[in-house]
Amino acid sequence: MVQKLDESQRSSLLARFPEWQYDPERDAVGRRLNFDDFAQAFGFMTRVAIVAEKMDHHPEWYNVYNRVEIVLTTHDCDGLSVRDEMLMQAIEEMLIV
Ligand code: H2B
Repeated sequence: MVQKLDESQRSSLLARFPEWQYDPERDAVGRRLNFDDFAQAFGFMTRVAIVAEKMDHHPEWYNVYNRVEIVLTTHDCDGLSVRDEMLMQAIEEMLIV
């Protein structure tokens, strides 16, 4: 069973990824992204989906045209876990081009 991050793991994660907003109500993190157009946004979502499926860890997300809003949390432990950390890391790497 996956464990929730402890306080120090959570704060170091948030410090490492300052673009992600923390939602204390849900113990979740979110990031809003803007792309040039729908093709870019959906291309990004497709790349994330492939990685997420391989990790068996899936984002909550919302897309309108060029905008993508992603929320990460682990349903199996009701909060942030190392799985969110790994998916965040993978998403951040995809955004560096
Ligand atoms: N995604 C997320 N975000 N949290 C989970 O707890 C989770 C998941 N659990 N994807 C996985 C799938 C679980 O339901 C399957 C059975 O492994």
